[in-house]
Amino acid sequence: MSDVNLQSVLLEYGITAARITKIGGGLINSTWKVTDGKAAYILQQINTHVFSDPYLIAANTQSLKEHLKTTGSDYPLVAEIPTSSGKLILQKAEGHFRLLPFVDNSTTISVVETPEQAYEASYQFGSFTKAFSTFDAARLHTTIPQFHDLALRYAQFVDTAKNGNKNRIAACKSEIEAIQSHAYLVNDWQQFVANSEARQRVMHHDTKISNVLFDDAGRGLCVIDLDTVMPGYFLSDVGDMMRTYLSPANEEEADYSKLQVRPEFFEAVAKGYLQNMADTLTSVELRSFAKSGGWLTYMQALRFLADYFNDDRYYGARYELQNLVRANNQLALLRHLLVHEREFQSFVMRNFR
Ligand code: GN1
Ligand code: MG
Repeated sequence: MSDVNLQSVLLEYGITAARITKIGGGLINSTWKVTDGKAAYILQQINTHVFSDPYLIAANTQSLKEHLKTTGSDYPLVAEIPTSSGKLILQKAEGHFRLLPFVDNSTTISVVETPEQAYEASYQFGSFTKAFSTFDAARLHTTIPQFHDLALRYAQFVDTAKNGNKNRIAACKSEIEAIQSHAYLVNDWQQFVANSEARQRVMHHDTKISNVLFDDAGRGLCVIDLDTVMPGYFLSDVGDMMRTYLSPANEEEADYSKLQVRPEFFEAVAKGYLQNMADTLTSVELRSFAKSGGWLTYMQALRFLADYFNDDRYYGARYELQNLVRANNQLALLRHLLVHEREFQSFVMRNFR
């Protein structure tokens, strides 16, 4: 999208003569940093193929903001700024937009390089859910239905492996086999969610490291990218942190030998999260802590491979095999995680039960 259109979007917020820079490695929405001399903002165009009702995103942030106000919490929630006429989500011919404050003196990182960073980020996601421990999560709208439903993701995968791009499917026998050989993870997950001790809370659902703001000293400040904040299970955030913080190489890495699972980074994730959440998690949840990494990594492998069979219509692709590479990357990471699962779970039981 050209700057000209964005200038007219910004005008609705009373912002003129802004400097606009495209940022972010997000796969779904488009994001820009906007500076108008005295203040800085984040402007985002919401992908309405993914968020079919973008107004729900802002409605959720408002409910959360209200809760923080009534409980006197000083949690730094990054909420939408209204247009001059009071709209939190702005609809224009080009699409739907939202404007957010750019948090002063904050930086983001794109790879987790030290256990301290993993600890800080995990502490922030724990602290986010904890800030809403007395808020009824059922009051939140579901911005993407069944977003982290592993059984649904598996069923969608099976469907695309039948009905998707024939050539791509035919060339992926070994990947399909690898997916099938791990299908027991879906049953494991189903057993977990069927347990009455599995609680629904206010969860973030997208805990990649670039969704945490840090200060200059490397301390975590808050979490951002709240479009997937919905009622959910603890495993979504803990599992996605395990998926994205434990390996020195990320989901785009095509040299799978670079994928590793670093135990001291798991320990940092567990400590950071449980510092805030150990008292709230039920014993069934605590006992499934380390399993969450496998569940979320398997889900991401299913989603990437399904999208490859669907001609990349959800995630897009900068090169022909990108979603296949991502799927194989996640399968390789999954194997590493499963090797460490027992050892990781006993770390949790030793230190937090
Ligand atoms: C998407 O767009 P982004 O980077 O915030 C996706 C997540 C995936 C992630 C994988 C709404 O997040 O679920 O884990 O890509 N978000 C949505 O990189 O599908
Ligand atoms: Mg996101």
